[in-house]
Amino acid sequence: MSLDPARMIPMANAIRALSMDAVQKAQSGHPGMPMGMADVATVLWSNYLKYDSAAPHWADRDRFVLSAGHGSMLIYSLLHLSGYAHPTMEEIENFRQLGSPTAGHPENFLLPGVECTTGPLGQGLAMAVGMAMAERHLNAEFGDELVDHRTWVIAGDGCLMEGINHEAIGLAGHLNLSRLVVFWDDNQITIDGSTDLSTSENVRARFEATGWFVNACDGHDYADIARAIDEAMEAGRPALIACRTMIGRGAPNKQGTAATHGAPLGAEEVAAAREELNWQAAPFEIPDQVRQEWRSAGSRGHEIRSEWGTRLDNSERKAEFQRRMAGDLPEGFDLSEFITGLIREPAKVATRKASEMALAEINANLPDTIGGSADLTGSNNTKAGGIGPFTADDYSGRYVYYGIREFGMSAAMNGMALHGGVIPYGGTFLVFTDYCRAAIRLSALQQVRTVYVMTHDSIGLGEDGPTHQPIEHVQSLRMMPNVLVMRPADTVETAECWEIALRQKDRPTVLALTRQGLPQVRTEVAGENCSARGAYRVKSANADRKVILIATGSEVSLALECAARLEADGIGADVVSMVCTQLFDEQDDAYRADILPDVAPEQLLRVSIEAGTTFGWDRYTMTHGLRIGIDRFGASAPAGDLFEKFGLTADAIVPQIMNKLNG
Ligand SMILES: Cc1ncc(C[n+]2csc(CCOP(=O)(O)OP(=O)(O)O)c2C)c(N)n1
Ligand SMILES: [Mg+2]
Repeated sequence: MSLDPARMIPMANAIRALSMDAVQKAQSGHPGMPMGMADVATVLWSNYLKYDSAAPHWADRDRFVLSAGHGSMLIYSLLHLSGYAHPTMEEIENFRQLGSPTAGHPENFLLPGVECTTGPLGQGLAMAVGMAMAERHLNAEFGDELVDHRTWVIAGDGCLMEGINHEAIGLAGHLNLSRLVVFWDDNQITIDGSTDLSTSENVRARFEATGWFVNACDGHDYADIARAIDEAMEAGRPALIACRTMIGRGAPNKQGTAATHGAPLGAEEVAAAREELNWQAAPFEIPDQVRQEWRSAGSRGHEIRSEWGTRLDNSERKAEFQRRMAGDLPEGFDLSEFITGLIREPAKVATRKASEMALAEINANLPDTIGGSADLTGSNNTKAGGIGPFTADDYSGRYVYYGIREFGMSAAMNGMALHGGVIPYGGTFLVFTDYCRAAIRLSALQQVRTVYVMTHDSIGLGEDGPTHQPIEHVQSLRMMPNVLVMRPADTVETAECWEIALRQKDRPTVLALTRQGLPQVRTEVAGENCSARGAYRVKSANADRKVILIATGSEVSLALECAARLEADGIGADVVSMVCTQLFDEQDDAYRADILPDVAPEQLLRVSIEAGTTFGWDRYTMTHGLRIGIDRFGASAPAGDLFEKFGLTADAIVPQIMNKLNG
């Protein structure tokens, strides 16, 4: 351990200089936070953090999360100085410019060493909780010799004001994630000015109340920072260190004020800061001695990593560990036999139940899954396959009782997926995807495999009424890039969707599942996963084809009923199950044109049926098509009465189709 100020001050000032110069050059960005936390970060990265800058993907590295993502120049400086291949100095000079990995906020998919995308305040901390959970779980599975690392977080006032941090710290305290350490950049400043303007909360007492160890230090005193870290590491509980810092430290006229938060300091103040810090190097130049100190900090972990590598080589579990960390499914993992069995034994069950049936098969054969629910286990049917609870006393469990923390659950799932080695899934009611939405968006942006098991997917849930009945949810989730939104129609499609979801290494899936029982629509063995096409023909027209009914989930069987009536009148009708619009859109032109031929509407009427908003369905029905759905809030009543009231019956739909055909 070396905390000699003669060594540490220039190391920290290198971060300050890079941060103010990059922001100045870009004429955009946030110098205050990196300059304020430079000392804490230098102590952590030079003496505590377990990493090897030559091996950013080393499985047993400590995870570092910059939850206060606006301070992105802090992590870019740390990565560059400690010797990661990226960002290069040129990339730092191109801070916030097109094509440079030094994006405005840190993006996990642009830079190794950025463990997660941060910027939406609070979510970094909540993802770190998930990372710490995955670490403990894999430790329980593979032992200290392969998995033994910590998760460190830098969070700002903003991260600790956001509601999600309440969910996250509650979960971390309850699960006693003692290898999680959060540094709070306690600088008493946010964008609007002093924190006095908006808060009088006792943050430390709040963390203590959830079972955390709480500590404080002078964030500019190396020895004091180290003392606080030592105590936190010994605490046996998740730890918060309140670091009293001065935002923009080193900028003599602006430090301590909100003026340094999110704007370039200006040429004059940058020059004054150089003077104040006694930093003579030109912009984007690092003195050799300082660079060397940083390089040796960045290679501190080299030997530890090679010892770890030897242990891995000698481990009987090497192949399994590597498979899990690579995110590959076990060789031969395949649900096709299970699916064939479902086809052979038709069952009328809710798709939430069908999901439970699939999970029983999956969890028994895929040790990677960690399931859970935000206190709706019995409704989401998420606990299956004999998996036991994940608790503070037994981290080997594979089922998380997240409590009523939908957003915290979703963010924790992201953290677990980003950590690697596990495939998280979690449930709540579909209507509460609104509570999860900001985390689902980060699943998609960060390209992670998380599976959202969202049940009670329409008015079909019945009596709980409009607060619980999704209307716009499925469609609004479909708008989000890089998410598979799937609404399966029966046991077969549900199992197919699960198989597809598990095979997505770089995108999340939302499964929209029913509360109510559904008849089986798939009764013939297809020899392939039909749902993987996104949409496919469940039934082809018998009579001369005049209509294509495009339905999803619970409305596929309704579409079949409508088709039967049309056929009885000599009107041929295809029924297409649109399981997943995203996957359908990815099919080639020929396949899409086969399912939805480009023919004039007079010749071939397209009708969409979905128990939700009709908004956007013209994408598939075309303007002249017919869109059956619900464009208002639902009501509280038994499901059957609601389907009738909202016109989602063959009696109501078939005449509308006839009108269109005759009109
Ligand atoms: C969810 C969310 N809301 C708002 C913002 C915009 N924002 C970025 S930083 C910030 C202030 C944060 O204050 P603090 O964490 O104390 O950062 P400091 O000013 O100390 O660097 C705000 C409101 C954001 N990034 N994320
Ligand atoms: Mg602040």
